Amino acid sequence: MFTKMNNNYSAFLVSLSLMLLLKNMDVGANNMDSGIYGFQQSSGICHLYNGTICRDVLSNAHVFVSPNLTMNDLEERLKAAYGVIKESKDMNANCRMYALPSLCFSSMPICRTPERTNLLYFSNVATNAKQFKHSNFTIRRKRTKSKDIKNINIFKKKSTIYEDVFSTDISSKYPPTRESENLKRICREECELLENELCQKEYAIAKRHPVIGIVGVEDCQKLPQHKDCLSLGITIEVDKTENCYWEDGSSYRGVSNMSASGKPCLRWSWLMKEISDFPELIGQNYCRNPGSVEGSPWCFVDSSHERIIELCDIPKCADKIWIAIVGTTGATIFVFIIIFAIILFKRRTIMHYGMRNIHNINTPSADKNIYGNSQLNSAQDSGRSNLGNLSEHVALNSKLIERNTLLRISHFTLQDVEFLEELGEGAFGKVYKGQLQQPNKTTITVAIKALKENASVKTQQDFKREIELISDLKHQNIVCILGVVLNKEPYCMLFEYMANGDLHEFLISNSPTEGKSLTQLEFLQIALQISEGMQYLSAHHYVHRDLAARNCLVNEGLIVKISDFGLSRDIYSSDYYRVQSKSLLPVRWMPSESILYGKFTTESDVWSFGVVLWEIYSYGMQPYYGYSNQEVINLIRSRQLLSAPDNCPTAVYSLMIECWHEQSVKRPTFTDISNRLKTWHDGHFKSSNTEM
Ligand code: 4EK
Repeated sequence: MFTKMNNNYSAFLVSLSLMLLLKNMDVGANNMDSGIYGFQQSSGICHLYNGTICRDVLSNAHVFVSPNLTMNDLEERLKAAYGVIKESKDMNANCRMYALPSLCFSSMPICRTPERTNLLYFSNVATNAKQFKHSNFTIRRKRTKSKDIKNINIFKKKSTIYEDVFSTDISSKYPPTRESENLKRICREECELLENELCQKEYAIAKRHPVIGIVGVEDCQKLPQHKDCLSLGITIEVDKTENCYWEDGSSYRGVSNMSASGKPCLRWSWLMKEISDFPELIGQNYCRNPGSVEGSPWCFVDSSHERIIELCDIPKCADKIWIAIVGTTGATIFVFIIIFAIILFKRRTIMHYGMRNIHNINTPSADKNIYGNSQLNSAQDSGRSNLGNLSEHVALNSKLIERNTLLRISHFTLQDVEFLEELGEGAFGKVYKGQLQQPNKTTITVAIKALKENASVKTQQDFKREIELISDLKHQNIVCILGVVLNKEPYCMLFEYMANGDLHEFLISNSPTEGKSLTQLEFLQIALQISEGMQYLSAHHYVHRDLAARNCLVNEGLIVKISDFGLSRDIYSSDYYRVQSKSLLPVRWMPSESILYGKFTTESDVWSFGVVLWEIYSYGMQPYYGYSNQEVINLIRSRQLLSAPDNCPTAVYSLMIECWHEQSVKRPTFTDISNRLKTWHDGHFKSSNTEM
């Protein structure tokens, strides 16, 4: 009884001094963490969870919070992250159910002995501050600290658990850090099941997502293998007593894990793509028949040099067969009649609509991305496929791409191309200026985008997909692809050469700082051409996703065309926000819905166009210059828009503001924008001609 009261008392005092400390340390928390006091990076304290978002899994628990954060901060971040997850269409239902508990446990692990952690935390504050006092350094911002330290000293005397807590053994085992054994974290096995099997794609997206990433997705491999851990309730559905299978075995949950030839079954997740669609395969290697792709349970096995599918030797549950025979005979006749009717109907339809179907193959589907190499797309755009036809589907798809591309585009060999100077370098390879000898023996200057040699199969496929997409586009304001070299590496795309380089460089080299300037007519000319290019793209259901001055090219006669370099040119690396080390986001050009929900549409391209207008009238300044990418995300989310560039006409700035409408549907269309720019352009053109 006495100890309990004392503990409560300590908890009360801890909370009190905690409040004082938090208040006083707020600004300097990061400094403290990074070591003036010699603190460990992730040192922190335990709070009673009193939020709402994680109520179901954390109510009445003490959770660990780093001192540079408050519970409110964490709660806000979690709300934002959960908002993203709820909205996401990319999330598999089998993964979705674990998303919130996993976010809650990752961002707020549970403290096993909160008082102890807090005492240790404050003892560290006291000891380190004392050591510091004795050293020769002067302490800034520490006035209030001595008061807190006094509090802790008094408290130390009163506490009976003090000696226990501060004994070297325990304090080294239970330091007040995130890595301490004192914290209950997600069970490592379940974390790995989520990351590698149930939520493979979703984890990849989450780690890179600017909102979810910031909450902190658990790194499963760093989790301790502790028995007393936080379970997400992922269960592996197995019935040890099930020793035969019914029907085609798709409901078999027994534990047979050998193929008929006696080979051990391999773990499903090693070989099955989109395993999250089949929760019965998660975390195991038992014979199964997912999606009824075979007639009985089977599994993947190793066979000399490859992995193959083999049926398992499990007996069929006999009695069911009799019922099935009687039942299915009738049903089969019925099904045959239906199939016959469908075939008849389909044949008629094909005869009627055959032309439309052929046309459909070449019609771009909605929301295509102009570039195929986006790191932003990779995780999100993967389609779902059934196991049985997966490899055929991929092969068929790439064959279709190649065949279509072959038909549409001119093919050259490396002998037809002469490489001149390098124009730029990206992750895919390099861009060169070059000479192309055409079939009529005349030569023209071209820009050559060369894929680096020995690129992975995926990169090569992306490269070909990009060719497929670009070769669809024919407009005077879209950079035109003239041909390809695909017979031998380095694979190349050959583009019309744009002599004045990218628009961003062009704006800077024509800016007042270079002793030059552009006229209002020239500004409008540039803007109008980009808008007309975008009007064409949006009419063909292409979404650019990275519209920016750096991705437009300028030719002689102030001809401007839209293109795309890809995401990783060194000179523009600061324009992209690297989220959890993988994906790159041009956040300064993105509206909230793209930042928060990864939603890229023609309307988000309109937002980016507004930013390009701002770049044009600012002579190539970086939008939100002086702010970090994380700060920019906060600015955009709180609708703090870019201010008008110097000398920018009010009408043009109003157009920018319209492009940045919070509700995407209320933004103008590219047709509206082109019409308006054209009117202003023609007005200027007339007046400048009459002046002359
Ligand atoms: C960008 C930005 C196509 C081309 C062309 C034609 C196509 C001149 C240049 C060029 C490139 C770099 C520096 C100076 F939107 C930069 C690079 C490109 C597109 C590349 C990749 C795809 N492309 N560049 N380019 N004419 N000039």
